[in-house]
Amino acid sequence: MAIEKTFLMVKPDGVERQVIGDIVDRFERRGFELKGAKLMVASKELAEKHYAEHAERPFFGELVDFITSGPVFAMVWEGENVIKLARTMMGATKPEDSNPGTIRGDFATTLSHNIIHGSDSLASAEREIGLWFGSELV
Ligand code: RTP
Ligand code: MG
Repeated sequence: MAIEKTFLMVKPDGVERQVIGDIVDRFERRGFELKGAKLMVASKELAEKHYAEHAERPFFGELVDFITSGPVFAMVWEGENVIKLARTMMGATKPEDSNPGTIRGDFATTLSHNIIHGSDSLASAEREIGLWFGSELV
């Protein structure tokens, strides 16, 4: 299995709840390496590009409004199989499916405010790292 990088982001609800430290700790303890991180408020344009795959969905406007509503903590993590393993550590999108012990299963009860984003494929990871951090970190 190749060494990969992924893009993870603590969403505004996670920053507000002060769980950045807990989330970083989980990925460090698992053995992944933090390659970049920044606290920032995303522009509408960046949020729309980030979630472009959902542009035609009815919840797109709310999603962009939410992700730009306050600071997010954007991160790049590196390690073996990190894209898939980070998604497992995050837990499922739907709150009824996210198991205790996962980030969403421990902290989230709603579909829209679900604490963390993680790239869902190698192509998404490369695209999202480039979008948030620039090509030198991809
Ligand atoms: P994310 O992209 O934020 O990491 O979440 P995900 O891969 O687990 O889920 P995805 O299907 O990409 O959806 C992106 C975010 O949109 C919100 N959502 N709302 N109202 C709805 O039916 C609905 N479906 C999805 C969720 O907050 C999800 O994280
Ligand atoms: Mg997604």
